[in-house]
Amino acid sequence: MSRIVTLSARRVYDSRGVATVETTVTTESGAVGQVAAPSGASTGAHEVQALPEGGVSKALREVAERVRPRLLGVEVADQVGVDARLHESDGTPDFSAIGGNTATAVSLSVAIAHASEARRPLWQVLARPGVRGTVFPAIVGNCLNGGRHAIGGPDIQEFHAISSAKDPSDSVRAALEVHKVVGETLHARWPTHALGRGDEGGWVAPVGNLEALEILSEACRTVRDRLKLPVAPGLDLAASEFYRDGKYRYREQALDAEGQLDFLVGLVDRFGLTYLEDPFDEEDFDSFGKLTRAVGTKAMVVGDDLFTTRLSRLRTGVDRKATNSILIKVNQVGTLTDTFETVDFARSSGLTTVASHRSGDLPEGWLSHLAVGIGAAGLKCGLLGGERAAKLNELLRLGGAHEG
Ligand code: 2PG
Ligand code: MG
Repeated sequence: MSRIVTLSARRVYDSRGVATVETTVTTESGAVGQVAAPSGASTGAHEVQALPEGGVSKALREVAERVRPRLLGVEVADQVGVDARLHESDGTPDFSAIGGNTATAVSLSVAIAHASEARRPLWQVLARPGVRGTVFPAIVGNCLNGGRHAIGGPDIQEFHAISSAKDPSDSVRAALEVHKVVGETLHARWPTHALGRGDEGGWVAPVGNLEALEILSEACRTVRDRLKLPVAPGLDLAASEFYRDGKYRYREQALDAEGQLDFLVGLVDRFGLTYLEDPFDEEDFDSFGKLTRAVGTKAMVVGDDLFTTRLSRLRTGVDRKATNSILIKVNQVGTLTDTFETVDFARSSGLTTVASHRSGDLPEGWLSHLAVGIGAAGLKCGLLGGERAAKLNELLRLGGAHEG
């Protein structure tokens, strides 16, 4: 293996047109790794700080002044050492000095350079013990947007097709078909309205929460019958975003935690939901636990803002049996090493993992390698838009999709 000889950083723009940090790492034998950090809109309170005070300009200066001197000369295969140096360059508990997105870009750039140097696919470099890369994640595919990702849509942030065929090419095909059928239904219902798409490529329409769910679950049923593939509805409620003064404030109703629990258990039964992400406020571990017990094996109950990929939050969640699954976003913690500590603890505690994009993302495919490498049950990467298609198509390559 060889050493890191250059590290450079620049300002680029994500799918929302927001500036972010891209870094490039090269090794003495000429291998290159390059990644730009994605960024969220509905961020969890316990995520590391995405950028330092002073934004991208300051982050770029920090790379030059604090990070580069510590990384040049380090073995590219020494991910743990690289990530420890990122923490050392920063010196704060939440990456507020250099920015969690800066750390994410560097950490992943090094992993990609390592894979290139070793002439191995990235997923193998990222693989956790026992993962063979033969089991592929279900697609958690965003069909309809609301909340912070869509102006004028429902309060619930994301309405997903959970597409869980064995072969990833079937999963991708079925999820895309659900997106299409949802669009056809919306067009038929509002023939004169201009329909749009939200930040993650899902449809945006002037629908209420239940109406959106009806359209989605009907589309899943149609596609199941048409393609004979397993696809079911799921939600990311991002509930902290509409939780105020002890109530979940939907446009149709306001519910306390008990009411929210009953409401959600009813939705699982009525619509056959198999995926519920952030169904309660990010501090309410107890209500998460009640829902997880109530739905049993019928649905994945996934903590995103609840855990923010942090080991300490996950430990609390496991102690309190809060969920049966955890969303994994590298830039919530800033490095691959931090991410793996959380993933390993989740796996050893019997939780499934879902590797996730951010609402502001880039046309890069590393997330699909991460999903396969950690043996994730799900890949949440959206369906439409170049930055989402890049991840689906990379998964197809990993799945060995070929015709002729
Ligand atoms: C989420 C994500 C991605 P954001 O809540 O799960 O869908 O959104 O990146 O805005 O946090
Ligand atoms: Mg979420």
